[in-house]
Amino acid sequence: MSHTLRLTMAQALVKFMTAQKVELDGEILPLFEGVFAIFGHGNVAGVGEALYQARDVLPTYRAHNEQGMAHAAIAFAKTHNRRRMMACTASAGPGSTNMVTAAAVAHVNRLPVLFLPGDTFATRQPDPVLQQVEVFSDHTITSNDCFKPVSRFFDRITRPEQLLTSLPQAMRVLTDPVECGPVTLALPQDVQTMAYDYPAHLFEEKVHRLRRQAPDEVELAEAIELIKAAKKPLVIAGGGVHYAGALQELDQLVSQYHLPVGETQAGKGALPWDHAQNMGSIGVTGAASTNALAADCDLILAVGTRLGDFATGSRAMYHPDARILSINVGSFDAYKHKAQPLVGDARLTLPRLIAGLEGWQPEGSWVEKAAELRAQWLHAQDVATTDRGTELPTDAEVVGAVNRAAGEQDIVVCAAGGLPGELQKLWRTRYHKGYHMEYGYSCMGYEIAGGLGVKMAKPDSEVFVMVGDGSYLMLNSEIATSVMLGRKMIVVVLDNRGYGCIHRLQQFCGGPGFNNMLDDCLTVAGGAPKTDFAAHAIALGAKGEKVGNIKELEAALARAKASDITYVVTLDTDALVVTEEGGSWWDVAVPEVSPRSQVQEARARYEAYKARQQQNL
Ligand SMILES: Cc1ncc(C[n+]2csc(CCOP(=O)(O)OP(=O)(O)O)c2C)c(N)n1
Ligand SMILES: [Mg+2]
Repeated sequence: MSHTLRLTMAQALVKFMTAQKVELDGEILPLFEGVFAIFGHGNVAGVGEALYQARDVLPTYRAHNEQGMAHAAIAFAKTHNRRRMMACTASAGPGSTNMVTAAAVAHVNRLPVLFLPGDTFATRQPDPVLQQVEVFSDHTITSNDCFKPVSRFFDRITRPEQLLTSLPQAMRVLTDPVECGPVTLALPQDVQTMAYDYPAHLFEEKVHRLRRQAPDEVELAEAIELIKAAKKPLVIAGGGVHYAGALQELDQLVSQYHLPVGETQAGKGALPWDHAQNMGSIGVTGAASTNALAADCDLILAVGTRLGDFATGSRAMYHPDARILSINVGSFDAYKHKAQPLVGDARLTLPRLIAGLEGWQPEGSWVEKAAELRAQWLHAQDVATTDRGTELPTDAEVVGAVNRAAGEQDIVVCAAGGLPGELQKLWRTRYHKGYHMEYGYSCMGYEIAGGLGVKMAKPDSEVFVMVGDGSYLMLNSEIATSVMLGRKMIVVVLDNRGYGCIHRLQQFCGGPGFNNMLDDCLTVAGGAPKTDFAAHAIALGAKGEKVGNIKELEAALARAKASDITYVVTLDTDALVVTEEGGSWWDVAVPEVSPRSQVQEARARYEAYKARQQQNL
């Protein structure tokens, strides 16, 4: 009979986690860096006790908000290109449902996080237990069922021996290049504490290595034929280029064949900004250069991208006759947009294209046009990011100042508001992991918590979190965690007194200023309070200061860089001025009927774009 260990379910789970390793650059490292935990009933006695016993090999980090800690775990995994990850455990009920939004963030962005929510008693003996959502008609449902649509794998461990079949599936999903995403194991609090004689093999060290899918020969031949027929090709580089570690292969392909490249939000950094083939970003918040090429190209070579509406200008931006060839490790993505699929890992597939395209080249005038547009765009970037010395700086000027302050290996973090657009257009990425944007779910409140996770993954890089006043107020508590853990960030708060980007969108759709800027909201006499973000950060244990202009910001950033602890710099910014150059239409539905003439005019403009979009469906 094989050797067994008598452990509780929670102890077995934790022991299993510590046995999971990953090979990174020839080094064997723990796959799970640690566990973020906020305890309560439902996890403190079971999982908590197991984590305590393992604390020397699997650190437990106490956070301040469950959504925030899960954002940090997501950012950690993204910074490690999905090769390393973290788990998050929360108490039964509100602690766990606080993580559901973060699970959605991980799901959209295809990032691995192991969620371990506490669950109600499997025996149901004390029901209804504190914080139990009672579903009248179905006693198998608990609040953790909310994780199901936002998990790539879900299980509820109602008997300790179920770990034997569940854990291998959980690991499959967490480490699979195609299915990668959040895994939720809901853990009833009584089952966490139940013992079982687990076979020792469950705890044997397992080294995970990235599986690489080679392209199919027939699809490859068809792809080469399609590219060879093109005269005006454009490459779109998505997040998959990073996750496949295909940076060199992309560089070689586009350099050898003089292919212009547009980067998506997740793809930015695939090429350094000053690479001759890097035309800038693509799409709704794209560069004028890249978008002009997209409107005129005959082939889009999409590499590792989900082709979301921001990358395609809501399908109204590409030349209607352009073909799309989609190189993707997942067929789900490769089949989108009537694309010709080329399913495979980018690192294996791109070299096959390089070899197969021998003798082919794009039209000379196309290559020249790309170079000209690129030069014009770089000039536009310079203009937008230069300090104009106006009373209220623009987001673009602040982006310029932060970009200049950032060193070779430093990282900018952002997620929602007007900043993602300005950053995608204007940030000049030197380091391939230097641009960390959560734009799959664009979740307000990701920024600061995400910055913490990035810093945990790259302690030697300076992490610049750029955040609007709205996102800051929504979720800032992980500033305290960053101070507690000695994981320093520089947080730049751009205070335009409201939801600036939504206000502008509202106006674009013909709406009046309503419920976005603080001055347009229901308030008591005297208006909304002026938040002192610097004082707030200081109250959380960080350092903070307010500056009045770009020059002062530059000086403050130098002080922030010299600081050992998290440093918040805040300044008032212009809510209305954004970079006009570049960009494209975004499909946001405008009412068909309205008494307001502004809405009627916006609807007429909307219908014109819808007609253009129609050609691409
Ligand atoms: C959790 C969440 N709630 C709501 C939104 C919708 N939303 C996107 S940006 C935004 C306003 C952001 O305000 P702020 O952070 O101040 O940035 P600004 O737009 O002013 O640049 C809102 C409400 C969102 N993306 N995420
Ligand atoms: Mg704002």
